[in-house]
Amino acid sequence: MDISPSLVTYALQEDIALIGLNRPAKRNAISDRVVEALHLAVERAQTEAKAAVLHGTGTHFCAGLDLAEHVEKPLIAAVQGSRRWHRIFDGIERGGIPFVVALQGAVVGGGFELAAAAHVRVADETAFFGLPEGTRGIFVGGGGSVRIARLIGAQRMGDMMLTGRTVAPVQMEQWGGVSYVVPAGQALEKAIELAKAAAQNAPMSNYAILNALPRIRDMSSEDGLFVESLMSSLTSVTPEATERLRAFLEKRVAKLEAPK
Ligand code: 1HE
Repeated sequence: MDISPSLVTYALQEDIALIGLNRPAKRNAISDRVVEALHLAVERAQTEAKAAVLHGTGTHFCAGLDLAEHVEKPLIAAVQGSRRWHRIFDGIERGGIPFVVALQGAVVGGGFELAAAAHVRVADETAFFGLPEGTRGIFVGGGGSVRIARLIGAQRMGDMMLTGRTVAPVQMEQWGGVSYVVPAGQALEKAIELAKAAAQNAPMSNYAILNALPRIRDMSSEDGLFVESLMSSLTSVTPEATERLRAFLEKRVAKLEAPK
C-alpha cells in the first residue's frame, strides 16, 4: 500500500511528538492510508519521544471512518480493517509513552474511538461527540465498544449509537469521556502543556501507568492487587525513584499545590 506521510503530519518538539490527522478537506476521515500513516507516526514517536499529542488539522478533529472507502467493502476486508485499527490503537494505548489528544469540532465514530485510545483527552468548546453508526447501518470497529463503553458507560454509548445524538464537551466531561474543556482554539496548546508534564515523569512510572492500569482493570480484584504490589515495588527500586524521593525529602523540588 502507498503510505502518504502528508495524510498524517509528524513533528518532534522538545521530546514531544506532535501527530496530526491531515485531511481537512474530508474532515480528517480515516481511510486505510490514513490509518497506515498514523501507524508509522505512532511507531516513530515510541522510539524518540517521551510523550505524544494527537490532533486534527482544520475545524474538526475527525469525522470517523472514511465512508466512501467503506461502502461495499468485502466482508473479509472489513473484518481485517477493523482488526488493523485495533492493533494500531492498542499501540497507542499500551505503548511506552503517554498520548494526549486535542479535540475540536467533530469527534465522531472512529474519531471518538481514536480519541478513546489516548490517555488524556482535551476538548475545546467547539467539540461535539457522536456515534452515528446506527444511522449509517454499521457498528463501531475501532475498539469503541470496549474503550468508549468503559469511559462513559455502555448505557450512554448505546444511547448515542441508537439515537445518533451528539454530545457537547461539558456533558462529555461530566460523563468522564474528556478530562479538560478549554476555550475554542486552545485544545492543542493545553494538550502540549499536559504532554510536557507527563514527559517529566520517570519512564518506568509512565510504563507502569500505561501498561499495568488497563490490565489490572481487566483482572479480578485479588489478581489486580497482587500485580499492583509487584509494579509498585518494581518502580520504587529504580535509581530514578530513589533520586526523586530524596529530592522531595531534601526540599529540592516544589511541593504540590491546590488547583488554581
Ligand atoms: C467524509 C466523511 C467521512 C465528511 N467519510 N467522507 N462518520 C460520520 O458519519 C460523519 C459524517 N460526516 C459529517 O457528518 C460531517 O462531514 C461533519 C459533521 C463531520 C463535518 O461537516 P462539514 O459541514 O464541516 O463538512 P461536509 O461538507 O459534510 O464534508 C466535507 C467533505 O468531507 C465532504 O466531501 P466532498 O467531496 O463533498 O467535499 C464529505 O463527504 C467528506 N466527509 N465525513 C468520508 N466520514 C472503525 S468503524 C468506525 C465507524 C464510524 O466512524 S461511523 C461514523 C462515520
